[in-house]
Amino acid sequence: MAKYQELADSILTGDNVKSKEVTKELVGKGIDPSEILNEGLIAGMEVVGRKFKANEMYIPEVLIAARAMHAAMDILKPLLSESGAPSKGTAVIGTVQGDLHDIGKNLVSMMLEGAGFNVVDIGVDIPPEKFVEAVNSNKANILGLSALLTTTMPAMKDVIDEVRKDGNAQSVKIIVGGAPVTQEYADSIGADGYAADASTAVEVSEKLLSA
Ligand code: B1M
Repeated sequence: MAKYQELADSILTGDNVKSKEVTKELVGKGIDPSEILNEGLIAGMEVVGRKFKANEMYIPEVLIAARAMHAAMDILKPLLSESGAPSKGTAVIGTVQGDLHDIGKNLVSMMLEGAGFNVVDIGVDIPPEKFVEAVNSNKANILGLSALLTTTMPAMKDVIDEVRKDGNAQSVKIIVGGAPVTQEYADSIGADGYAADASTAVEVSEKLLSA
């Protein structure tokens, strides 16, 4: 449908007025909100993710695309919860204790949300017990940890240890990332997955849940 292409394009170009307008129009026509989400918003975000990965889009443009998606999501969210549209899973995400960097984490949150996950972003400087609490209270399938400082990387291990000790939270799939983090480091602390960037974080999360 041409309108879905228009909606996807509004995400790609970061036009939050258009994304709201087209979403409202489609909702007004009685179209299933999960179809609008999948065929318009997620389709648009998938292109954003691919372009970001290929260095054809940069951080400011991705953040503007995210704003357009959020504007449309504000309209769809209440309808989606009413219609019980299936989500890909719930992801709790946060930046570890001692670390205030959140730009990368926000991009990961946004990409996960764009891919159809229910995302609970618990913020920055989060102590291990808060991660465990959030995993349990949200029945999360994925836990995402972000760290930007070499000095806060060990806090990722503290979270993983705390989660694995908790009888309820221990089976959650944990994915780590952030500029100083590597696959080798992720393996050494017992993470289930590592992603170097936001679109890979979506791919890794989907893979972990389908395994
Ligand atoms: Co800070 N800072 N900073 N800083 N800062 C860095 C990280 C640093 C490399 C700068 C430098 O010295 N060259 C350096 C760290 C050195 C190190 O430890 N190796 C540094 C330092 C030292 C500090 C302070 C200690 C400075 C000081 O006060 N003396 C201080 C620490 C504060 C604290 O956290 N306790 C500090 C403070 C700050 C600001 C507050 C000023 C600001 C943060 C603002 C904010 O986030 N709201 C800031 C910024 C902006 C940076 C730089 C310039 C940019 C970081 C960024 O946002 N990048 C950074 C230098 C740099 O990287 N060029 C620097 C863009 C972002 C999209 O990339 O976060 O890497 P990134 O996220 C990527 C991937 O890493 C990945 O996906 C994202 C998208 O592709 N990713 C994940 C991230 N999280 C993921 C999670 C996943 C998967 C992938 O799964 C869950």
